Amino acid sequence: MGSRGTRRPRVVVPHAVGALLAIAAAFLLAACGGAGSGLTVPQVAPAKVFSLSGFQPQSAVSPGRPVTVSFTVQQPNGQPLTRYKTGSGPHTGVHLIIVRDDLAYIIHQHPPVGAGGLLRQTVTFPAPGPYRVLVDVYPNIPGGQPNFQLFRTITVTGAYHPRPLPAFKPDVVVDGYHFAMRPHAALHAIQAEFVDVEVTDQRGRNPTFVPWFGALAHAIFFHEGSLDYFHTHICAPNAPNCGTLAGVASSRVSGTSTAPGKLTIGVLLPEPGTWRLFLQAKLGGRIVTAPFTLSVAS
Ligand SMILES: [Cu+2]
Repeated sequence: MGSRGTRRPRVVVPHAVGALLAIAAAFLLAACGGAGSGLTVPQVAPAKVFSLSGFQPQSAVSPGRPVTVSFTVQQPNGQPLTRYKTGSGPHTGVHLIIVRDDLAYIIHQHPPVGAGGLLRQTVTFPAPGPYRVLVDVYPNIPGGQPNFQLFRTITVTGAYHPRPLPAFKPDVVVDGYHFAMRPHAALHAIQAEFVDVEVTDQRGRNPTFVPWFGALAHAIFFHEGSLDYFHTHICAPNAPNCGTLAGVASSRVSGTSTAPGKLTIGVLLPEPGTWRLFLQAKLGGRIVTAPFTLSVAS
């Protein structure tokens, strides 16, 4: 999931409470006649939130050199999160998704959950610049929230030359695979739309998608500039736990694939603007990422 509204999954003291506290303080001041003695300022405890703990690397890293990204997810009670959703489907564990701020690069990994809830992933950043590190978490807490995201920034040393997003192109060729997006209705924010993409290999054949992390393909969306995030999946017919899951925004809409080479992507974006879609599928034994620029109207 990942609309702006759920970017910070935490319990927030509502403004109304703050206003009440201000009124109470004013009342206390009035009651004390401004004497200034015995006034106790109400203490507001920090909101209890999930957070990243022990995040590494702490400092800038070098491009082109493997580096270990590691952290635990700290629960609101201060304990490390050790229980994550497991099983079939894409809504499990932790997805580590890293994009450079200009959306020129994406890294998508699934670090295994280690002892004490430690997550470790070796990552090679391709080029200098600031990168948004998004930790998409599927905890297994009975009665708790089933999914939320946490964020960090990693800076990669060297001269950063941000690239403007290319205009929409319906045809993208990556690693010898041709991704052809079919004409589709205009995309609108908060409105589900389905977009067909046909994939062919170098010989013009439709390849078979091999399930990867619980889905036939993953559609990862980032909003240009704000880096707001959304994520949907393309599921095989009757794939277990790939479709709608209560409380998981990324499952509100899901796509289908009913024939080799054919993907129907569910697009449901929380706000208008320019989005970069990274369509990822496992083809010929490796993950192939096809980027598209999408314009989303209000
Ligand atoms: Cu996914």
